Amino acid sequence: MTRTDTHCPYCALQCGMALSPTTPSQDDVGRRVPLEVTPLDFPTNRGRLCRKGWSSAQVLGVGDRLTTPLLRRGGKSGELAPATWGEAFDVIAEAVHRASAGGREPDRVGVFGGGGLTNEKAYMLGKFARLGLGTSQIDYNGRWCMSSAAAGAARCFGLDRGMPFPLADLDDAEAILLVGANPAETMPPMVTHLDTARESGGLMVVDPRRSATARLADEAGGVHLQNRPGTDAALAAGLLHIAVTRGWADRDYIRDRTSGFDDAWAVASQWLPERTEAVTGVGVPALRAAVERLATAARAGRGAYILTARGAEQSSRGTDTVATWIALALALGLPGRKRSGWGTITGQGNGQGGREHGQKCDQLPGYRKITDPAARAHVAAVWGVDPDAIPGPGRSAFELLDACGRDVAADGRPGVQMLFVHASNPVVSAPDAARVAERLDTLDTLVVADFVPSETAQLADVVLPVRQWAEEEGTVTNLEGRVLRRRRAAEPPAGTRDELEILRALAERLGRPAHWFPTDPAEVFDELARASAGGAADYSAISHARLDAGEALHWPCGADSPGGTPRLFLGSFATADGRAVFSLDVGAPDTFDTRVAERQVVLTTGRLLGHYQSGAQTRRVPELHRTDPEATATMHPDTATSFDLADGVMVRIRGRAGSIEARVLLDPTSRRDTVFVPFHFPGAGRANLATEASLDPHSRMPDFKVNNVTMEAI
Ligand SMILES: Nc1nc2c(c(=O)[nH]1)N[C@H]1C(S)=C(S)[C@@H](COP(=O)(O)OP(=O)(O)OC[C@H]3O[C@@H](n4cnc5c(=O)[nH]c(N)nc54)[C@H](O)[C@@H]3O)O[C@H]1N2
Ligand SMILES: Nc1nc2c(c(=O)[nH]1)N[C@H]1C(S)=C(S)[C@@H](COP(=O)(O)OP(=O)(O)OC[C@H]3O[C@@H](n4cnc5c(=O)[nH]c(N)nc54)[C@H](O)[C@@H]3O)O[C@H]1N2
Ligand code: SF4
Ligand SMILES: [Mo]
Repeated sequence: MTRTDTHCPYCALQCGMALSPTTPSQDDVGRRVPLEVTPLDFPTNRGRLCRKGWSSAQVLGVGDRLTTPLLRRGGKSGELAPATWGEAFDVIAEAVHRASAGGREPDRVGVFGGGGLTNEKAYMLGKFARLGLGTSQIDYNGRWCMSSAAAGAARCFGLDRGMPFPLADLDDAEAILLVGANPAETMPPMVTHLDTARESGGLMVVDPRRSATARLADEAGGVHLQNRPGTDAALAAGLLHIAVTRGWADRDYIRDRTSGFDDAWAVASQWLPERTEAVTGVGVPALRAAVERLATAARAGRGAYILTARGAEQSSRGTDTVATWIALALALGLPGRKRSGWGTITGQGNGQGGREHGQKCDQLPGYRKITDPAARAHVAAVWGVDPDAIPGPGRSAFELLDACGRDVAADGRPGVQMLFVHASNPVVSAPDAARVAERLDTLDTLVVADFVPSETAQLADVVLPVRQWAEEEGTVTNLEGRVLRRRRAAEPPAGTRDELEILRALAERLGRPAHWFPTDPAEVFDELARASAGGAADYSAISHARLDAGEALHWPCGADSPGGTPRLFLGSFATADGRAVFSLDVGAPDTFDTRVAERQVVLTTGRLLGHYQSGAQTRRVPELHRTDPEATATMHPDTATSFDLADGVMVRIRGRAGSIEARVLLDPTSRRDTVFVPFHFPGAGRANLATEASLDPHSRMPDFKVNNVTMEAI
């Protein structure tokens, strides 16, 4: 094979890269030869990659790569042992039969997907659940990622596409406010798009930590709003108050393009700067400076943007918090115009496409609602089935996992006895991880498809070895809503199978027609495109062929918009009346009063540059593992002293859900009330042993970013 142009397997920036075979040396005889990675000059990364991207090809040949199905023999206490594909499929088909009582209780079988799956695989996984298994019980890890931002955007704009404009629109913006986003570590090549803002002193960051991104802003004369974790909605309301009272609100825009301002103002008018400072911990001068920079740049047409990410979104009030930041953007007249806007920075490689094609429990392809009779009729027609054959809505991610192994779940409906996991490692990444692991352990049958023995695969009864990004064809949709081609650059190892083939083989064993489950990615894409036609996320004019011809296509791209839509909402918003909606809810006082009890601090969690998510992939890359080998707890030296801790000692961090063991790392820029633990590590170092599964009522997002904890030396 020669050079293949594709994209990085990891995050939603989807940096362009070329993969080329390396010449095997004498030492490589009999070994899999890694591919050489070269960055491409793609619009999101402009010839740059981060450490994860550079080392991504190493994961193709890791020593413990799965190359044969595994079956747990001898009951739950038995060992995982190699099996043939035929044996594995037989065991699965029997287990489906058993768990679903011969098909009479299909909701006893669940499916858990991931935002790392290609569009084609995400679509087929949804179809496999609904038609192959006949279950309503499917959800995915994006529930813990983009769901609050998605619900907030849908509420305010009538549509969720992470960035409603191309990333390169940020290039000449003089004011950019990043809320709970740390792209300097989570998407390093993105930082080049922030240069103008940074150089004009207009890069602003809301983050309880002095993150790498906050430092970038600070050092260039920008603003770091170092708020208490969990006070983002109050902060946004306070900024809106300043915008209005200082005369910086865009009255014409509010009148012509929005609704609900008066009700929003009734709330925001309570958020005087001094009160905002008292609740958020951010001084009034910084609050004023932030609004002034945004308003000044917006008025002068010099580019003003507000971007939120997980820091503000991952809480049980995430949806309302996102809506409140959108309200600020609306008051300043930013969304739906050239050179300004609000966006959310989507996280996973296919975090955007993964939330559109039907792996969400309430959703059908094309971002359609599963409860909408017209949506069901459209998709049923494409699938060639009766609309009644499509089950109704299921449970959200955590609720699905919590229903595992239970006869009756917390919601009073039958529990789940068998679960398929494709592209997620919830034993590490789920909130209240110990409880989730316990639930998975009580299943009749856990099936995990992965290419490495992740912590979740290690609990499985059946492990299916699948192929990796550089071994498959397909598409993903990046953080800008642009659809990209993933291309095969290497032969997959013998013994592995493509997931589309696995789904078809399983469906056949379950007695479903094989033609429901095509395995050619281009053909699957065409079906997905038809299923999406007329939906919110319309892909119907996109094809592999158009993408291969080099076209830049952002959805919606259908009959009315065959050239795609790089910028949304320029004429009107996607709401019924075309107006954006002000929705501002800071919550009852006890939700933003984050005073913690005596001898407590706030645990917040997030990411390090060198590891990806649950770490299943990056912990296997020696150079990344060496830099960050274990869980750390970053805190202020005074905080350490007051808990009798010192740099480098092991600390036990105890929350209501459970406790984490991590190594203390002192950082004098930390807030004294906050400790930060990355969630990339397994075992006792799992951050999620102490995060609670209190869920947002709208998005079902758990509290990953704010948990009150105590600490003690081990
Ligand atoms: N290196 C690396 N890059 C990644 C990933 C990875 O695992 N590793 N994952 C990808 C994925 S799926 C995602 S979703 C993105 C996430 O990208 P980001 O959202 O940038 O990442 P996080 O580290 O989760 O959170 C961002 C910041 O929020 C801050 N924060 C914590 N609590 C609060 C709070 O209450 N309010 C505010 N305003 N900020 C708070 C944290 O200190 C952190 O610096 O990254 C993507 N890129
Ligand atoms: N405390 C805390 N917890 C968090 C977060 C946080 O900020 N704090 N962030 C949350 C967020 S934003 C996210 S996105 C989740 C992510 O958490 P996870 O869902 O656990 O994400 P990954 O570690 O990417 O897991 C992907 C797994 O699937 C495998 N895999 C990759 N590609 C494929 C594929 O194509 N097919 C199959 N079958 N397997 C594949 C990988 O090897 C890996 O084992 O974590 C959430 N959990
Ligand atoms: S920023 Fe994201 S897409 Fe780019 S190289 Fe790093 S992990 Fe890959
Ligand atoms: Mo994510």
